[in-house]
Amino acid sequence: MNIVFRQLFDEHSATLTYLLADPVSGDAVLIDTVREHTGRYLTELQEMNLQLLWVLETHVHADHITGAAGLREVTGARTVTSAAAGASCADVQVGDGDTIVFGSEVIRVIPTPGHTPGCVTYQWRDRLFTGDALLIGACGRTDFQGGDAGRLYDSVTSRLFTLHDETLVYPGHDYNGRRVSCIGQERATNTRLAGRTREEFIALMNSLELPPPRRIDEALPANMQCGRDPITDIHAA
Ligand SMILES: N[C@@H](CCC(=O)N[C@@H](CS)C(=O)NCC(=O)O)C(=O)O
Ligand SMILES: [Fe+2]
Repeated sequence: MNIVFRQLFDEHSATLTYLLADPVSGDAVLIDTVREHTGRYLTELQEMNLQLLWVLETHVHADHITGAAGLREVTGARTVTSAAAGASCADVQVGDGDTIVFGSEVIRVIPTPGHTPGCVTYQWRDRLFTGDALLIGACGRTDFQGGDAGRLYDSVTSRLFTLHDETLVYPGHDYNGRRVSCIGQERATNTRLAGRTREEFIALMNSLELPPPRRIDEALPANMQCGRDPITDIHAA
């Protein structure tokens, strides 16, 4: 079997989800799932004869509900968030330099707080899964959920822009149909970060005035419980 790497897209929240698997063992990882697509993930895993070992979150999402708890229940996979995310529902809470192993593959954790305090980037081979810390040509907003533009600037410039130019950037969302970028391109052309001082970046982020995500009120409490559905849980009890 070849290495498995798939990028999946949720049209409602423009979320990008990633499926990775080790070719020899068939051990698989999902990054940033969307609860409504749980069935689709299970079908993909089954079709390729993969065992789901890990369900990773780059952060506590404000715009969609994760499929982590449901996937854990069905497959026995373990869920992972940053320790700084404060989501005690996760089986494993990771920090700087921690690794997640599947077969002979290794994912390394790089904390990238700023969009939220618990944001992490996952590094696998030549790829970064940046969540909402670094988007293609943009970055995550910093106006709620403990967001901090200065911290985001420091995370991106000191932890991500110091990596090789060719390192691929796979973000948590894209609202414009783009799917992949690289560090060299983002360092040179990112419209929020390139050529801006820390102070200029903070001023820009504080002036965005974006409307809140539509599903924030239901997404935040659900994601603090790894996407457990209280209504389904009551019926199941
Ligand atoms: N219209 C979207 C808003 C999504 C949104 O605010 N996304 C966050 C990530 S959770 C963000 O940082 N967006 C960056 C931006 O819009 O510049 C919704 O209602 O869900
Ligand atoms: Fe986000």
